[in-house]
Amino acid sequence: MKMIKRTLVMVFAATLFINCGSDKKKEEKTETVTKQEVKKEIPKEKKLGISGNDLMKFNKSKLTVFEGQKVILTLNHTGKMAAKSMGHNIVILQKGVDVSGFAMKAIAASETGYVPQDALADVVAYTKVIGGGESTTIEFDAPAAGTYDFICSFPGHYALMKGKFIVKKN
Ligand SMILES: [Cu+2]
Repeated sequence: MKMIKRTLVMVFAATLFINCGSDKKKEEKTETVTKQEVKKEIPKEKKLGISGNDLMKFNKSKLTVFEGQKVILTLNHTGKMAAKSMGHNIVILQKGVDVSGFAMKAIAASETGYVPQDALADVVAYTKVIGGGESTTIEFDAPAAGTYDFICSFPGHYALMKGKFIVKKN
C-alpha cells in the first residue's frame, strides 16, 4: 500500500510538473485517478452485524469481508424468546464442510453451544448461543478468499438460518 501511495504521489507530482501553468484538463484527470486509487486501500478491521429473531430468521444472507481483515462480528437476538427455546448462534464453516452433516452432529452438542468440539477443524469461527434481547461479539481473522457457509447450529434452525460468508481478495 505504501508503495502505491508513493507511486501515486510521484505520478501526481510529475503531471503537475509537465503541465505547469498549462493544460488544466489533464491535471483534473490525474486527480480523479488518484482518488480512485486511494479508495482501494482496505481497512484493517471490518465490523459486521447480523441479527436473528423469534421467527428463526437472520436479517442477512450474506456477509462480506476482505482477505487479511480482522473481522468483528456482532450477533443480535432481536426477539424475546429464551435461549433454551429460540437460541441463536452463528457458525461459519470451512469450505467444503457438509452443512447438514455438521448441523446434525451439532444437535448433540448442547453443552458446548451446539458446536461439537471434535469438529472444530470444520469451523472458521462461532459465537455462543444467545436468547432474546442479547447480543454477542467475536473477533477473528478473515480466512482465505472464497465463499463459506454460515448457519445457526441451534437444533432445527440451520434450514432457515443460513447464509454465505464471502471473503474477497484484496
Ligand atoms: Cu437459531
